[in-house]
Amino acid sequence: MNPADPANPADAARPTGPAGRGARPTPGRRPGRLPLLGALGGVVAAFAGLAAAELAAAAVRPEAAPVTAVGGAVVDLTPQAVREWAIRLFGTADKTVLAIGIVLVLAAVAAGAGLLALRHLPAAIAVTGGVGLLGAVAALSRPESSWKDALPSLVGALVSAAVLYLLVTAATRPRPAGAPPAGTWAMDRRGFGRLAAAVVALSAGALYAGRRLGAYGSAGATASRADFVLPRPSVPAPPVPAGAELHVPGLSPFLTPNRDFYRVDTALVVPRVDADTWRLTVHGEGVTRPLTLDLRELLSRPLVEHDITLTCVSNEVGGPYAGNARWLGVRLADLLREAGVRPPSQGGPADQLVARSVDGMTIGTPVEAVMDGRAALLAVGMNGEPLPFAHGFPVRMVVPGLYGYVSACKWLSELRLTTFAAYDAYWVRRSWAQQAPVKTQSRIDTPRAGAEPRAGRVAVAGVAWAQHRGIERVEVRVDGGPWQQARLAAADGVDTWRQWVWPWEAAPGRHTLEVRATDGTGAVQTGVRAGTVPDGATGWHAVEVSVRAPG
Ligand SMILES: Nc1nc2c(c(=O)[nH]1)N[C@H]1C(S)=C(S)[C@@H](COP(=O)(O)O)O[C@H]1N2
Ligand SMILES: [Mo]
Repeated sequence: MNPADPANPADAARPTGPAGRGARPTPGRRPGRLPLLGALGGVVAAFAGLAAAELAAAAVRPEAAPVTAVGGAVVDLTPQAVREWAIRLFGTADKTVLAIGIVLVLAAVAAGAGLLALRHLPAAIAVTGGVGLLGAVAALSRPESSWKDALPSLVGALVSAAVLYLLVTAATRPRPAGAPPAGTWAMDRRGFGRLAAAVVALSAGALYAGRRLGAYGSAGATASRADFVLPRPSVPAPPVPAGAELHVPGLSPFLTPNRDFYRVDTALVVPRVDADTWRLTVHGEGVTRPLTLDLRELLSRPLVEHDITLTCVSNEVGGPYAGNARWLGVRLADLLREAGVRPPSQGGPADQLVARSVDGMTIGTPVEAVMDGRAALLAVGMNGEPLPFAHGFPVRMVVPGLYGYVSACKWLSELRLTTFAAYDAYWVRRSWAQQAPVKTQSRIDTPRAGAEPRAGRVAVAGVAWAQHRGIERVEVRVDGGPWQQARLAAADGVDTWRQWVWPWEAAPGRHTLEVRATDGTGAVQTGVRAGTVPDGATGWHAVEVSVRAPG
């Protein structure tokens, strides 16, 4: 698509006939700088519109800002293949890349509209209105939206159209009478420049104010997190066994610090939920006592602490989307029982628990898994701290043994009991499996791919996970040779990963290291390579290194 083409004023500006001295200038008929000013005017107008929209969104809600709303819609509509590609290419920066992409497309359209405006201002204003409408529709399509969400985009379009009108008028205005005759006529470039500069300055101010006000809008949430004192667990987790941490340089720490914990979600702005107004509802099939709880009520129940490794189904073999934390929360099974829920094995009608977040994410978990005795939690604490906003404050789900997209709903707001036959959650509608237990995986953390260790003893080390089954053995091999048993760190339980280390007598040259794990049931990790879709990657992690000759 090239919105500039149909009415490219560069073509229009080509002299098509005599424009004799003293002829009245027709806007857009003058060759030279005018198209550039038109495009510039369009971009400046769009910037003003975006800034105004951002300011308006601060008053409505951050999700209603046009770039965020369009970005959210793009994320939801993106075909699986493209999404995979984007995640592979950009990793967790994918959201920033998306926002930049949207802004660039908008700038291109705006430049086109500016060019169009020189020939036909009403058409350009119509384009601006159309873009605004698109933003409004995107905002209205977002989860939990209200009619107000359309306002930022509409305000933005209005401001943008007004600025475009003013700039184009300035750019195409003939020099005032009495001005020195520079050619036959000239646009009032200085007037345009001054106006454009003023608009840019004002818009930058509005953008800044919008961001500040947006932050102010979530001040309640920030304060509620700061004031939130983690309750003491009635069942504390035993201390992590000393031997669980091998202290090998380059090896992932046993507990992942919150700031290093991977983040995977569809939220373009992290929801900042105010703990004081947060509510959780529990309802649906087989619920005989529907519940609505605020945070205080939820936490009046006994709390347990449990170490659980969380992994993402989008993690490639050897990838970074795995983290281990000490979670504090209420046992989900107890809460469900309180609501009258029975698992399918005890005759309950619902086999799927659908968790919904404040940002409209839906995550479906087997009721049976949640109620089979494992530490499925409604977590409020992560490594001794209230959940960080990015990890689901105030309450999220964590279920050992299931990938995050089928178990770990952040910013939880609702639990609904239904069946897998009746309902597909968000990712299931996007070609991922309904059910997805974690597959046994192992990763070499050190040496890294491409490392150049010196010949001699090299510590090969990493982590292996098979949540809720545990890790029984890890083996390493060099250049496809025999598998050699690695030394396992002490187990903290079956729900966490386990560090391992293998002392390698490395000879100079290029070598390939591979790792595989055996889970607590005795099943060996498969070497068959499979991609992440639909239910998690398989294969052995391989790392190539070049061993240098001894010192
Ligand atoms: N509300 C919400 N919860 C969510 C997601 C999401 O996009 N939105 N992503 C899920 C996925 S795919 C994973 S792997 C985990 C990641 O949790 P983390 O970001 O705390 O590591 O959150 C899960 N919970
Ligand atoms: Mo995930």
